[in-house]
Amino acid sequence: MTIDLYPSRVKSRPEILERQDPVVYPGCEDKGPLTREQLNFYEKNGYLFLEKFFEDEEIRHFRDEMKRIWRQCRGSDAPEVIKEPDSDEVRSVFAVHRDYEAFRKLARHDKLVAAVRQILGSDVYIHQSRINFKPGFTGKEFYWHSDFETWHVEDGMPRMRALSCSIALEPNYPYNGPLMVIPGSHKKFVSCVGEAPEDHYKYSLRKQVYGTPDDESMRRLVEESAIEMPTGGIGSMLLFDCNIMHGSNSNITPYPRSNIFLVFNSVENKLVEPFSGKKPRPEYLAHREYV
Ligand code: 6CS
Ligand code: FE
Repeated sequence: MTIDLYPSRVKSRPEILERQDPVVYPGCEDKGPLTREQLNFYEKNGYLFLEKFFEDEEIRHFRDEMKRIWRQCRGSDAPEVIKEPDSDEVRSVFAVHRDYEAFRKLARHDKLVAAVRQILGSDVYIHQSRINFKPGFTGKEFYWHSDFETWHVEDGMPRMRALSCSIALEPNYPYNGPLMVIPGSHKKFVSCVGEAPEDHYKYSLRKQVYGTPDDESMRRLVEESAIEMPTGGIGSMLLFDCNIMHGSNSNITPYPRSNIFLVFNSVENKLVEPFSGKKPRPEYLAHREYV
């Protein structure tokens, strides 16, 4: 049984624990597009925003594919298609790198993978991929959370050696529900209260309750730091550490905030049994076989 360095949803009171893992791992720092300054910024803040990471031509192709998938998935009851909490609108589609050729290729994009390896310091694989559509008028919020808290407790991810690449397929404006991050919060692990039920993912992906931080812990994190909200046009990319506290507001504007999220995990950090002691989540949420 792997030792649980980040216990959560097991105590009666919330706790803020120290991170016990590096942020930028040694081995590949100088073998990619990120500069030393950018790696230092990422280490300190837990995220890095890159305005024009993809060329217009290539991102337009991904955008067209995203729109096609959205039309195709409307009305679908496939498990990979998650609906908004209070409507039948498509909120997310998971495992897009497995099921759609354009995104299978994107997950292997040379410049992207080189940047990820500079941070994770090893070979990497996709732990999870999804498109969050956040449609105009109906796209609902994603409450504050650490992805790692879920991936550790519910998927059995042992250590903090994973990151997300959020790539804008529609412009991320200040007003259409962009991602908000708390710089530096990746170095604190908020141990949450409240044991999630079996098959928690059937509700949490629509509106997460279990595994979210209490108000007092959130207040402390924000007061020790700030709230940043990186925004940019189509083709911009936000890299963020698996444990940074983040969330996003509802979208009441006409402008969709559709992003694809590719989550890379180090091959040195493969999933073990969920630390919750419950059965693992389905393959399309937490890949145990490489695709
Ligand atoms: O449970 C998960 O894996 C998903 N939940 C959230 C709120 N963010 C990460 C991931 O997409
Ligand atoms: Fe998240």
